[in-house]
Amino acid sequence: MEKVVIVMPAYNEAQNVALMVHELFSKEFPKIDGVEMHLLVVDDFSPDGTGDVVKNLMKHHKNLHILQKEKEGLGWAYVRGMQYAMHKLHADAVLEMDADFQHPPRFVKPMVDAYLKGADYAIGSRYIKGGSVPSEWALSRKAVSFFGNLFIRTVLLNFKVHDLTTGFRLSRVKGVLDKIELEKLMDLDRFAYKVDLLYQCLKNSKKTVEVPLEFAARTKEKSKFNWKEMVATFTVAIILGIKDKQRFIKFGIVGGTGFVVNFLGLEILKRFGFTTFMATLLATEAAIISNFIFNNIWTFKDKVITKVSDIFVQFFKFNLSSLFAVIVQPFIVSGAVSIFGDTSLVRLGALLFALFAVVLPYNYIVYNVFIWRTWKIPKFSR
Ligand SMILES: Nc1nc2c(ncn2[C@@H]2O[C@H](COP(=O)(O)OP(=O)(O)O)[C@@H](O)[C@H]2O)c(=O)[nH]1
Ligand SMILES: [Mg+2]
Repeated sequence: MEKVVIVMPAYNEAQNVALMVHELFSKEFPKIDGVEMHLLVVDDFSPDGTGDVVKNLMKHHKNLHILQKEKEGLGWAYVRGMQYAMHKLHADAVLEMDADFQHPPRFVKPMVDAYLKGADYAIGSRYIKGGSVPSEWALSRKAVSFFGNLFIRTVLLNFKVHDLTTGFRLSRVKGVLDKIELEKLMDLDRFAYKVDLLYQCLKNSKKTVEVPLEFAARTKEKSKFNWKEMVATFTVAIILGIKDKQRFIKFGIVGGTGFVVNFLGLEILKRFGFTTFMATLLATEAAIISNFIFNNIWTFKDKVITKVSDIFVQFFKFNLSSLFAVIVQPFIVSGAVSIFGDTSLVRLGALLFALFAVVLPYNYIVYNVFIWRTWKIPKFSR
């Protein structure tokens, strides 16, 4: 049977934890069929005796576990708990949940249901239909939460997920959590690590779903979230956003240098007496070669191809995908020259026109329709 482990950090939550164990084991877990539910409490030797409370309850619940360690901050509590759940308890999925009832226990079942229906990553979301933030929250608190989320969504260019800072999330171990170097997440001593963890999980997950969460107000004293935490969280989001776009930015720069090679090559070959058609053809190929080299050693340096036979195969494929440019550019440039005259300016204009009006739109359509299939061609039925 599948095993789902709830990882629940608790610091000075003796009362809450006792209630939580009761609610989960007597009310919520029995409602969930087809999975073995476990609860792992991560306690940093809380002075209020949270650990002892859990240890006592463990006598009655064989699926209740405790991990005790020194205090290092919220992120580390989750990371150590997740590692324990994966390696010691052999979890198939891990659910992150707080002990203070801000994640009401009744939302555990819908999260597990989403997983049973095939989700790799289920996100308890406050900003979708059916989800909410506490009505007790002051307007300013609501605004900070809402706009903070919007800011992070914008920076990460992720508008599919509506709640990027929620702490209630279920992730499949195989292929999602076990692919992440948890100890290297940013800002593990504070709240901000949550954004990095979410970002990594989203990357690994093939099927992500949002499940409505009615986020509750904290029962006891005030939350530890403050301006410092918020700035740290935004910083993590910005770093991730830039990293994410790095490859795209590099790809653009390489494309620019390719154009320079293309134009200079054309001009040099012309001066050696080549026809405009031949000069454009050879210069285009030179640009393709330089683009291939720079993309290989810079844009995709994490995947750099070094094996000679692989280089040939990939170079051939790269040429094939640029074949259209190789064919079309010489025609456009030599055509323009015969109409407007054989000057450098005409050749530059023709090359720019070929690139921006023909080659790039063509590549864009081909990539979207045929290679990555983001556009669906409508089928007409009779
Ligand atoms: N083990 C452990 N648990 C912690 C630590 N900090 C917070 N927690 C627990 O993590 C959960 C979330 O903490 P909370 O202060 O409510 O954070 P907030 O809801 O994001 O403001 C609660 O169950 C806390 O008891 C920590 O340093 N160690
Ligand atoms: Mg809380």
